[in-house]
Amino acid sequence: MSTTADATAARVPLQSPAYAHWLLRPVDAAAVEALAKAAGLPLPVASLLLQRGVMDAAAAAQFLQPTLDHLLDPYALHGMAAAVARVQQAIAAREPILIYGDYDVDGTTAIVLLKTAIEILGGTVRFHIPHRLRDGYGMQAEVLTRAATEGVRLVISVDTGIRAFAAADEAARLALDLIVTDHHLPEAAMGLPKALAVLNPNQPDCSYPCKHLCGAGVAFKLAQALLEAVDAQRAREKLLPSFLKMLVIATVADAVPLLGENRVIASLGIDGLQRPVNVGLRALFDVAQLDPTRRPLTAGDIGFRLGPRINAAGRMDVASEVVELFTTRDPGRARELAVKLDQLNTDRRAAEAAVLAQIEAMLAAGTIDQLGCLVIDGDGWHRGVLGILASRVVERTGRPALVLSHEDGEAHGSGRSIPGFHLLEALESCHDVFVRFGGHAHAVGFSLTSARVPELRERLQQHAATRLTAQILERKLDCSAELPLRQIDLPFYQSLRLLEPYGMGNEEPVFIARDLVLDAAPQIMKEEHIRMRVRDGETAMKALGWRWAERVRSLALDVGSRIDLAYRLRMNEHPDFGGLELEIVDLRPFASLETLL
Ligand SMILES: [Mn+2]
Repeated sequence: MSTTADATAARVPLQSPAYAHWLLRPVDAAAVEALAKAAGLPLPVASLLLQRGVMDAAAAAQFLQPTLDHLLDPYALHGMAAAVARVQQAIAAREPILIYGDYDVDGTTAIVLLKTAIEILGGTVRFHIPHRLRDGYGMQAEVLTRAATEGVRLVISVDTGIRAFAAADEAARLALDLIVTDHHLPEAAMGLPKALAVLNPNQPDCSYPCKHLCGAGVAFKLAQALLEAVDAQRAREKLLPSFLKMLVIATVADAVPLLGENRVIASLGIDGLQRPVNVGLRALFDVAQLDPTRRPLTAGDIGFRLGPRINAAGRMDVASEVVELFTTRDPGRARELAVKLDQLNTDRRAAEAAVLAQIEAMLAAGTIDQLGCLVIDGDGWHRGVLGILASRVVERTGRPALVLSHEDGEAHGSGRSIPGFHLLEALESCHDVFVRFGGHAHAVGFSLTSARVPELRERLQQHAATRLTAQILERKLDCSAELPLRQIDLPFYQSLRLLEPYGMGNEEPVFIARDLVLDAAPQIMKEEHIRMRVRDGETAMKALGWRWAERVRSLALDVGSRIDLAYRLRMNEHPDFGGLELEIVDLRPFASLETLL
């Protein structure tokens, strides 16, 4: 438990400033006009495309209407030809193949995709998923030893393996052929593990244009090559579209940017998911209360409803049931497994809520040092939810946060950061306190002996003291463009919708309208939400604010108040009161912080 030993230390207030800093992305007006003209698009849409790296009319057409033809050639991945040849040989010789995966959504769906493809081609597959707590991260040599004694001659890793040097050496010693498929960054100094082939768009020799495939995406490219080699037409017309339904779940859940080939995957995959066929998918839709015939499925549904249920299995150590869910043909069994995942997700949320309540009490009571980077620890907190908890603390406080759980004298933790503060570098600055640690700029995982947590806290604060500036801590809101209300109409909304599905790297646009006048006092709905009518000269629109009641009360908004509004566009489908509406993202009195922009 933390203490406030050094009460005199310089403190930055925990609360975020009252108003977020609205950041407008810079655009080149001439380029926007040229693209709008060439592609026949409204100016704001052309501007959004340019912000997403779409530079010409051909790229715009591809971005706005992705098709199967936009999937990239699998052989553009370095090592593909060798990998395909070896898998084909194993299928022909009826050798059992071991797929070595991972326990999260990405790692389990990667197994499902590759296993299904190889079985369609007549191969025999078994798979291994590491146990989250027992095995830790990465490939274990013992698993390969056991597989070899059971007659396996070919191992394919999915979503893992790029740093599995010891396991790769063991495979070589056992005369096991190893194909590594992964998307994680290779180790810079050690290079690549010894393998028959390494498929990874991020390896130095690979010129594959889409560097942001998730692990299941790389496994899919191998599946695509294998299927197309046998029957390109059947693959194209039947198999790949159904594979994309599974792949989009990993692509969205793994939070890779939905640009380039990932946009093709996201767009076609979500289209396909409107008509799920796989009995496991259908069972999962049922327990998540998703019914695309009533409301079209969105990327948000994948990220917030499907992903967490699938991930719950890994957090609670039954990830292999995800593979069973998506490969069984028995609807009864699928239902049983889906209900279990749903229950695990409920348990996970309960575990998370219980610890979060403790953390909030600690924050409120001032028992946590509210210095630069928060280090929050407790006894026996479920290790499967530490990352989520760290994210919650970051949302709540606007600061980087590590959340640790003590168990038998050992502390395991996860951390999340804010833009501008490199959390892995922060951990590297005190590398000697850890038993192990890893991650990247905004997310880390680590372990250390419990006795050294105070030292970690202190050294981290020293590191953060100069780097976590007020500017970095300031709350920021990324906005796409100024869009006065008079520019909003149905044709504009319809062309805007072509940018969907939104997600990482292709965020739903937030627009700014300035100096709007309230037509009436805001209406409070269900005590929490607000509805109001805002006017810009001749144009008036409805604006809705979810959980904005308290803020609006504190701002004392009334008829005639002038505000600046950051908003998203919404279509209300109600037959009587329907039409385009504004969803409030942020608001403030007119020109209150004009100087900041
Ligand atoms: Mn992954």
